[in-house]
Amino acid sequence: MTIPPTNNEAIIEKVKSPSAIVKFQDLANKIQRWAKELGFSDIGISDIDLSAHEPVLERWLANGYHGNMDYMARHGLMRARPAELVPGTVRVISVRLDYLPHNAKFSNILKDKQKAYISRYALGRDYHKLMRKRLQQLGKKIADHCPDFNCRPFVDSAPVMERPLAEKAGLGWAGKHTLLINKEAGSWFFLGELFVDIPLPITVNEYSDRANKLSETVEVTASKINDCGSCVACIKICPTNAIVEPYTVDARRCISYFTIESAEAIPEELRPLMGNRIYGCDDCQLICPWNKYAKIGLVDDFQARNNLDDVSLLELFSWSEEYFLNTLEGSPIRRIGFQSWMRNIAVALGNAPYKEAIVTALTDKITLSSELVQEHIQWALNQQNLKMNMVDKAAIELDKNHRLTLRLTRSIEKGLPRDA
Ligand code: B12
Ligand code: SF4
Ligand code: SF4
Repeated sequence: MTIPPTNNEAIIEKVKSPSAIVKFQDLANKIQRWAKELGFSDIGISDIDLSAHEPVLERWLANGYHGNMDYMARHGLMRARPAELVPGTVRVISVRLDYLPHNAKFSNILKDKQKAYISRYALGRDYHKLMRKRLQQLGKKIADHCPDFNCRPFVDSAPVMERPLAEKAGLGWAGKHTLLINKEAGSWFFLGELFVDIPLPITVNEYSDRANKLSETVEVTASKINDCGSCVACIKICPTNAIVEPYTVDARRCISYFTIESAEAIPEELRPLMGNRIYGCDDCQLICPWNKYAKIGLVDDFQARNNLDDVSLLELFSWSEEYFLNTLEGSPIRRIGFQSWMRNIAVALGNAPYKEAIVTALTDKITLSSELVQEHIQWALNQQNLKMNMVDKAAIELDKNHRLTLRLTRSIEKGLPRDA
């Protein structure tokens, strides 16, 4: 069902008769229903004009904010031009899938420095395959009703600008932390798309209206009007100051980047700011007032496996590579590989309060590890040794993240009691 090169004009011809327009409206209603039956939380349809986002993407790349994610730069502006990426595309169907697990224990785990904090999207099954499969099923249903139809699914694929497309499709707005938010559903969701070659009617609502107004301007301006208003909570709470200006994240400073995307050494000045976050980071979403309205995800496969929502750092650090690979079969965490996993846990152990068992575990692993992990273990040992002879108060001072984490956990307990 891959879209072959076609002439867009020929496709547009298909809708010139009024009866065809009615047919596409009817099909769009059916697509809405099928998407819900397949378990998607929401769906919208947009045109493919992302020209207002081209200068934003170019500036982001020119500033080097993508770090060593070379694939982000490789496709150039094709990322903002769906019809160049998949010739024949005239519409994009965007979908949302909620993933917030029951009893997320955000505050409990962030507060306990002996435990490992794993981003709540990654506790269960990898979402990429699951969403792609559902999108393919949606494409199949459309094809059964529309003989000339071609489509291609995308989920978190680098060449696609998923958030600007989802904004245009009316799924929400990109907040100052850059994630998509919906007033009734918060931001704990994944996005996916189906590029299609039929001129379905586009979704019209308050979000798509604003997004399309933005597209009319020559350049996206900082005076975006949305439901963030004057709030800057996410910018202030980010432990590493990665949100360098509203709507712009410097990935190189983002915990999500250096614990998941980058296989290199974690910059030393950022290590103490990681706290116990060993895979991704949720802080900018946790402080966001709109997540009061977040829905619990309905996909059982996204619920925590292997107690990953409440597990000690020492237990995870004791895993062998074989155990890591077997236990995390089907989990997104497996993609980062064992060395990055050990690197991240070593840093979190360095950030934990002094404990003899931590020093022993770090020392035991040092000779068994790669050069890169050894260097992080050595850093962690130095941190533990520094804290060994300190009274508690001075040790807390060394924890540069302490006050910010306390502010965050207090806010979670007050604002998100269900998920605390
Ligand atoms: C690269 C990437 C990252 C990088 C860079 C993040 C970033 N903010 O750009 C890193 C590794 C840091 C990252 C982290 C995370 N990511 Co990520 N990531 C991506 C990816 C692959 C591309 C994003 C991208 O192109 N960035 C470049 C910028 C320029 O483009 P953009 O953000 O899409 O577009 C923005 C601009 O146009 C800007 N903008 C709009 N108006 C204006 C106005 C002005 C004045 C300015 C300056 C900018 C501006 O806002 C747009 C929308 O955000 C997408 C999937 C995809 N293919 O799109 C997932 C994706 C964005 N990530 C996702 C998730 C879940 C995360 C994490 C929450 C994971 C975690 N828990 O650790 C964190 C959140 C960190 C954060 N605050 O962004 C989800 C977001 C879902 C949602 N609700 O929005 C996506 C969509 C994946 C998916 N399929 O679900 N990610
Ligand atoms: S995910 Fe964490 S590090 Fe990244 S921007 Fe959000 S708060 Fe900052
Ligand atoms: S925390 Fe505030 S500024 Fe940040 S995304 Fe949420 S509403 Fe917008």
